[in-house]
Amino acid sequence: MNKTWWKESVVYQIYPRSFMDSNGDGIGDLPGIMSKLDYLQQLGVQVIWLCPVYQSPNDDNGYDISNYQQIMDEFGTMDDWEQLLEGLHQRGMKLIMDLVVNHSSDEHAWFAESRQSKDNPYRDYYIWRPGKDGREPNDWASFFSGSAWKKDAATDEYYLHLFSSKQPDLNWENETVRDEIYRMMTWWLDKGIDGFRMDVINLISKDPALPDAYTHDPGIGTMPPNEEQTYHFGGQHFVNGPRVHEYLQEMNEKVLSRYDIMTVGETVNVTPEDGALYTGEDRNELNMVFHFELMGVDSGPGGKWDIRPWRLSEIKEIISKWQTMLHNKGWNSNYLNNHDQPRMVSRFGNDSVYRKPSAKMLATLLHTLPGTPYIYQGEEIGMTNIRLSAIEDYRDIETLNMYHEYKDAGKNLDQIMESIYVKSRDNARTPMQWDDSAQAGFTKGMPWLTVNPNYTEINVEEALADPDSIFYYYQRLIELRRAEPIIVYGDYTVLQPDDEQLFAYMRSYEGQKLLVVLNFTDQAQVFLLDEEVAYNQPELWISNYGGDHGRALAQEANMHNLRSLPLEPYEARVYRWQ
Ligand code: TEU
Ligand code: CA
Repeated sequence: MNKTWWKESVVYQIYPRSFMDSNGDGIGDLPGIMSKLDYLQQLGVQVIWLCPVYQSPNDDNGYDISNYQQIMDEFGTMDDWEQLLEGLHQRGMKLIMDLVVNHSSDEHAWFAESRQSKDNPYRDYYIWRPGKDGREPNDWASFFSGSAWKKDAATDEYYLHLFSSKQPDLNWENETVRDEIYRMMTWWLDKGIDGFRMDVINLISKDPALPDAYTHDPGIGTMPPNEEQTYHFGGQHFVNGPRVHEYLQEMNEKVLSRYDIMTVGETVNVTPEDGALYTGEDRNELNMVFHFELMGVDSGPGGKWDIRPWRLSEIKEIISKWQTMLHNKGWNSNYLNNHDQPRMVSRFGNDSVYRKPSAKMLATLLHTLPGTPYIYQGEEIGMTNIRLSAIEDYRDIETLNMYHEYKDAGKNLDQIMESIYVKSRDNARTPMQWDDSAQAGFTKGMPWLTVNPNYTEINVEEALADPDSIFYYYQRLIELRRAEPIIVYGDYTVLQPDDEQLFAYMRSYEGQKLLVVLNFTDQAQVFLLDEEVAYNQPELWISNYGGDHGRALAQEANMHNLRSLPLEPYEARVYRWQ
C-alpha cells in the first residue's frame, strides 16, 4: 500500500457560518476562523476542510454558488481568505476547499444567460427540457422535496434541479462546462490549496434520456418509488451515472494529477463496489469517498425522516464490508457526523449521563479504524443535537421544505417535529460553543441560528480546563496516529460481528497487534477473549475511563491474563502486544 500524507492525517471540517463571528453580525466568517487557528493547532489536526465560502445567495448556505472565484461578502474578502491559507500553512496545516459543481446557483452569470433564450450560447450549460402533457419532463423528486424540475417563464421550458430550485444542475455532457470547471479548479490549486471535498460528485452524469423513475425498477436509494407520491427518487438514472468515471478520470488527468493534493468525493447511495471504483489507486479518480451507508442505519423504508433504532451488528457489517472491499485497493474515510447529519454523540452515543465517555468511545472507533478520520467542528467537545420548539427557528431548507410538504399532506405535526429533532441538519449547524458567556462566545450580536442552551456546560473553555476532557482525548488519538504506523496502515479484522453490545476488532502490522473493544451500551458488559490473545498478555494502551481507573483496570486485566474483560458503560479500550 502506498504511504501518503493524507492517509496519515486527521481532517477537521469547518462550517464557516457557525464557527466564529468576528464582527457581531451573527454570522461566522473568515477573520473568525483566523482567530481560532491556534486552537486547531493545539488539537493537532493536519488538514482543514472548509465548507463553501464562495459568493452565494445562501439558499442552501453556500452550496448554491453564484461566483466560484469570489468570497461571500458575509464571510470576508479574498484577502482574508489568502491570510487564512497562509496562517494554516505557517502552522503546518493544509487546506481543502469544497467543490460544488453538480449544480450552481440560479444567480450564477451562466444561468442568468442560460435562461434568456433557447439559442443563448449558455443554454446548454444546464439541463433544459420542454414539459410533457402540461407537466414536468419526468417524475423525479428533488432531494429537498417536490419536483426536481422548475418551469422558467422566459422560454417556457423546465430546468433540472436535484436539490433546491435555486440550485440548477450543470450539464456535464457539455465539454465547455467541464473545461470551465477544470479551469476554475486549477485557479484555486494555483493559489496553493491542498485539495478538494467534492459535493455530490457521483451525481454529475445523468442518463441523457432522463427517463421516469417510477416506470423502472425501484433500484437503489433511500426513497424507493411509491405509488402514492407524485415525484419519485430517480437515482437509477443519475447516481453513478453512465459517464461519471470518464469525467473523473478526465478531471484527474487535466487537473488533479498535476498537484500533490487530496480529494474526497461526497457520494450518495454508493456501495463498497462503487467505492472501489472511485478510490482504486490504479484508477486515477479520487483518493477517498464519503459513503452514506452508516447514515441510513436509523432510517426505515420511508427514507431519512422515517426514524427507527439502529442495530450495532448492522453498523459493524457496513464498516467491515467497506474495510474488506477497499483493503489494499482504495482508502476509507471515517466520519459519524458532518454539517448534514445529527450530532454523533446524540445519535450513536448518549448525550445525557454518559456524554463524555460515549463521545470518547465513538472517537476511539473513528481514529483506530483504517482510513482517514474526519472531525466535524464541535465534535471534539461533544456538542449535541438541539430541540427548537418553533419551526420558525429552523433555518435549513431541507428541514423547512419537508415540514411544509408533510404538513400539506396532513401528517401529524408533533411527529414531524420529532423527526426534525432526531435528523434535522440544523442539529449540526448551531454555533460553535466557545465559552459560557452570552451566545457561547460565538458572536457579540444575534446568531443566525439559535445557540444550544447547553453551552454553559459544553464549551471549549471548559474542555481546555479539564485534563480529562473529550478535547484532550482527541488530541491524544491524533498524536497516536502520527506516532504509530499500525493505526494508519495496520490490517483490520472484526471479532464477534453479531454481538449487539460490543464492537471489537483487531489491527495488525509488522508483527504488532492491537485489540479495540468498544461498549456501545449504557450497561456494563463483559468481553471474552480467546486464549491466544490472553496468552500474549496485552498491555492496555488507550482507555476512555482515564486516570487511575484506567491504570487499575490495566493491572487487573494483565493479572487475569485478559480472558474476560469487564467494560463500564460506553467504555473503549485498546490493547497492544507484539
Ligand atoms: O449533500 C448531499 C446530500 O444529498 C445530503 O447530505 C443532503 O444534504 C441531505 O441531508 C440528505 O438528507 C451535499 C451537501 O453536503 C449539502 O450540505 C448540500 O445541501 C447538498 O449537497 C447540495 O449541495
Ligand atoms: Ca460575521
